[in-house]
Amino acid sequence: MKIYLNGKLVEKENARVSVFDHGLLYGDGAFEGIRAYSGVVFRLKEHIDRLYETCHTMLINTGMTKKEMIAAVVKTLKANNLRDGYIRLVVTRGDGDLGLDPRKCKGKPNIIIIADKITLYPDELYKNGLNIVTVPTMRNHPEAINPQLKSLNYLNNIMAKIEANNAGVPEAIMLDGSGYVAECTGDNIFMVKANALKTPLQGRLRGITRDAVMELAGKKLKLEVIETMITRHEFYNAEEVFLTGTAAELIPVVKIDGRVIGTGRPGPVTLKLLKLFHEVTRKDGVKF
Ligand code: PXG
Repeated sequence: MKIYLNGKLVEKENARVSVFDHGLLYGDGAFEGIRAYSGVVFRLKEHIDRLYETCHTMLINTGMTKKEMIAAVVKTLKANNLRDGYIRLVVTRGDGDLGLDPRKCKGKPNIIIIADKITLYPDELYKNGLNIVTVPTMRNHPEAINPQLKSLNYLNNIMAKIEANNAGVPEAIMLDGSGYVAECTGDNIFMVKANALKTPLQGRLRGITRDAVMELAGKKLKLEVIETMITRHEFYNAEEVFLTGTAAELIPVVKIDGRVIGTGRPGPVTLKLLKLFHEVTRKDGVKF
């Protein structure tokens, strides 16, 4: 396996960064999880835009244009002969000292691109849907670490994931600081009710899959698409619930906190959207 590391393609064994890297020491950096489908990197430009927005807010200069970053992703896929796969693009603050002051990293970030095969939820969960719970750890306050930042500091989500693991379920619903549903640990959340598709407005990452699904629901299924504050009560009483993310795509949810959602089976809107989503993943992106 070849890894892109600071402009070079190196063997996996040689793809190493310093123990003084501030991504390791402090979670000081940004990342993207991206997917390629049959030689198309799905919405790569949008992923790169989001990465650069995170870096802009974190005052990290990648030293590369967006065009160069896109070319680097494609180069890494080609070097690994991957037409389909999962890409992890990581930008760390770079090598500093043991203090947290980012100035010590001298504006030289480490840029890493890993392209690998994708690991998915088991098929059974797509067929039967997920049973998930709300966990005590709430999503970061926007003025602490804004959930829009896809930073390397994922402890907030990891704590919630641990709580899901402890509860014996595959995912966790996280609330925002006001008690409204925000998102899951690595996925956005949607509900269907009365010909409307609803998804949380605040406290969540603006997922690339989320955007794509909202467009498809509006244009192809003519659903009303609403971004708003949503309570757990509304989710419990939805007709359908599903999660979206680069890795999971769309995955149905059939139980939340012990409450059966709708019929308790993956719903028709979820299944239609999944089919439509599969169609666009092979068209909408950077071809290579
Ligand atoms: N919310 C959060 C907090 C995320 O991290 C999404 C939503 C979905 O966004 P996209 O753009 O992928 O539709 C993410 C995605 C994992 C994992 O192992 C998830 C993500 C990144 C890395 C790993 O579940 N992020």
